[in-house]
Amino acid sequence: MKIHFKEVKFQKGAISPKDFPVVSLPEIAFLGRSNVGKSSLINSFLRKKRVARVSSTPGFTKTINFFRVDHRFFLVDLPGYGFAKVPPRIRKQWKTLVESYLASPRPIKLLVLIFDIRREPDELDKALIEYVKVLARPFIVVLNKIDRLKKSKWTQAKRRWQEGLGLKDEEIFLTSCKEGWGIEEVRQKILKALGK
Ligand SMILES: Nc1nc2c(ncn2[C@@H]2O[C@H](COP(=O)(O)OP(=O)(O)OP(=O)(O)O)[C@@H](O)[C@H]2O)c(=O)[nH]1
Ligand SMILES: [Mg+2]
Repeated sequence: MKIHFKEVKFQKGAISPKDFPVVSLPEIAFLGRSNVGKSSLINSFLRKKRVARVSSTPGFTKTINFFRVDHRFFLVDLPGYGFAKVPPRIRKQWKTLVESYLASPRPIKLLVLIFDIRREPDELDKALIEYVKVLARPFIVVLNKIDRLKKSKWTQAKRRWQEGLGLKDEEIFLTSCKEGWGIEEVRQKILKALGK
């Protein structure tokens, strides 16, 4: 389906649940470690370069950022978790904030969990998947930065994540925000979740 977004408005940068905008539209949330490309994927989805701020400094997005797309839905850019250089107090703050969003009764139609394909899945990643499953939120896993890996390694890397996290084949997408690879599949999945 071809779809064109007219207006994308930065609605709110929330530092606590009281800042969350009033529930009015369905939401798609992007979650993952610092620097995996959450903000980049939002821009790729929108086909706009500078909606969500992208930075090479991990831990850049510190608030839950709500972007309203026309009067149709919100894209929600969550702060990266598990970034070691952030002081423990701040890390805990982010965790509490992200969990209060995920566990809230908001209409999250799809949770997009993003990982850097070059990494190995670890305990924190597994715990995240378990948590999302317990919440019974619909989700997909996006393995980003595939341009940083030789094409001959993609299948093997995908299998590693699939087995490591106990996922079904159709739950995993491979992307490069840099090259635009795999973005269309993710876009279609998101639009479908929104009922478009
Ligand atoms: N090579 C490559 N670089 C990417 C890709 N996606 C994002 N990046 C780069 O990775 C860095 C982090 O991207 P962001 O989109 O800011 O990541 P984020 O997950 O929002 O990071 P935080 O807000 O810090 O949690 C930037 O330098 C991006 O240009 C990709 O697919 N390939
Ligand atoms: Mg970001």
